[in-house]
Amino acid sequence: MTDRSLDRRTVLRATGLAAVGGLTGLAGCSGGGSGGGSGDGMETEEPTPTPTESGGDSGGSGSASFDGWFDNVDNYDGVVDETGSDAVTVEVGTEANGGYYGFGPAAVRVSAGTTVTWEWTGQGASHNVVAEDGSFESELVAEEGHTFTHTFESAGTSKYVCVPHETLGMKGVVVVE
Ligand SMILES: [Cu+2]
Repeated sequence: MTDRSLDRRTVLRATGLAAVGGLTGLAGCSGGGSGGGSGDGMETEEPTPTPTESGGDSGGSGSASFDGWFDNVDNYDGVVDETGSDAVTVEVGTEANGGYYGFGPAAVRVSAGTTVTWEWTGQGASHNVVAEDGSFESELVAEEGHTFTHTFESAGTSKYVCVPHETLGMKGVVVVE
C-alpha cells in the first residue's frame, strides 16, 4: 500500500521536472531565426553606445546572448552551426558596425578538435583576433588574404575581439562542443 503512494509521488515529481525542462528548452532555442538584414548600413546612427547594462537574465542560462557580449554587435545573427565541418573560416573585416568592423559570422559553433581559420578581407584598416581569456592572439594586420588559425581542442565558449574596433562592436564567439 505504501508502495503505491510512493509510486504516485515519484511519478508526480518526474512530471514536474519534465515540465520545467520543457520550458527551459523552449526559451533556449528562440532567437536568431529572422535574419536577412545583413547589408543595411544606413541604420547605424547611434553615436553614443550606452554602457552595457547586463544582469537582466537572472536564472536563465545566459548563453543565448552570451551575457550581453553581442549587445553592441549589429551583425550577430545567432550561432552558425558548423559542427562536423573540418574547415571553418571566419571573415575578418566583414561589413558591419558602421564600416568593415565585423567578424563573419560573429558566432560559430564547431566540434572539438576543429581548426578555425580567420581570413582578412582587406577592408576596414588593421584588425586582429584576440581571445578574451588570452588563449589565442593574432597579429594586427590589414592585408587582404592574411590568415590566422587556432585549433579548439576542448568544449567551451571562446569570446574574442578585434582590439582596435572592440568598442565599435567587432567581437565574436566560437562555441566548441
Ligand atoms: Cu578591427
